[in-house]
Amino acid sequence: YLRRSVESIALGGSEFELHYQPVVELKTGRIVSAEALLRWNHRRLGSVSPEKFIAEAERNDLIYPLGGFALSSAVEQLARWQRNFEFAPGIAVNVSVKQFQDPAFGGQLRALLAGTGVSPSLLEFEITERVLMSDTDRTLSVLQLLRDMGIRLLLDDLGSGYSSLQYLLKFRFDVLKIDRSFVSSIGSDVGTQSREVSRSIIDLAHSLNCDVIAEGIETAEQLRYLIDQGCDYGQGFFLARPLPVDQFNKLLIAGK
Ligand code: G
Ligand code: G
Ligand code: MN
Ligand code: NA
Repeated sequence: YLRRSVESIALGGSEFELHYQPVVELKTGRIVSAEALLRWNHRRLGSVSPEKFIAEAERNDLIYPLGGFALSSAVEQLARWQRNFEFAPGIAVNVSVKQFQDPAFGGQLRALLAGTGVSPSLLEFEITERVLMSDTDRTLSVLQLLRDMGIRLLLDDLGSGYSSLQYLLKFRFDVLKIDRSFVSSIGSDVGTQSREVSRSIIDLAHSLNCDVIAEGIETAEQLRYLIDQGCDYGQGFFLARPLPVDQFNKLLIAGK
């Protein structure tokens, strides 16, 4: 199924689309950017979660066309926002390890930005620790190349696994994203400890000169706590779900 659907992207008939989840500046409540999240609307299977197909796409190399689709859709959306809004929000695209190692990646990206006239400063890449674990020297040079192009780099799912601290020191990210497992336990039985952990991550990020996004904010209590601890940005169902672009645009217009 997946292969046929991915191949149909090239033929123009895509069953994939991006949804956009607002990222909110916690001080002001304003939407500053969006995380682009792939959705697969399959004719018969219905709406399939990326959790079900990203791993498979990585295994059989469909991630190249699929990731390429996500990236070009996001950049084309940025071009529309840049034309239509005085303050265009940024877009954060999730990039998987294989895309990162693809020697064609940099060139495709450059062509895409040049072709659309999109400011690289509006584009962000979300990278997981797994990217940093593989072929470190090459990865660090790709990261530096992206940084030199003016793209913002976010470390995703921080604290979800592996030896985070080691990777944090290898490269300075613009933004660290606190994994939603910490945020979601604020207010539960293990809440006291995860509060401490979330606060420590916020302090650590700031001491490394990075901004912090807390993901997975689902309650007013979590939001309050994160604001009080000086967290810069937030994302989560309590603020807004991932939305089709027309609904995202409505929020954007209403927020001005
Ligand atoms: O939005 P949702 O919770 O369904 O996403 C599940 C997972 O799929 C998340 O880890 C997210 O990072 C990943 N994902 C969503 N869109 C993309 C994409 O375009 N590329 C890659 N590599 N991963 C994505
Ligand atoms: O791994 P990554 O951070 O890219 O995953 C993003 C995923 O998190 C998306 O699938 C999105 O739907 C999901 N997500 C976003 N906000 C929330 C939230 O408040 N609660 C939960 N459970 N999932 C969320
Ligand atoms: Mn992400
Ligand atoms: Na994440």
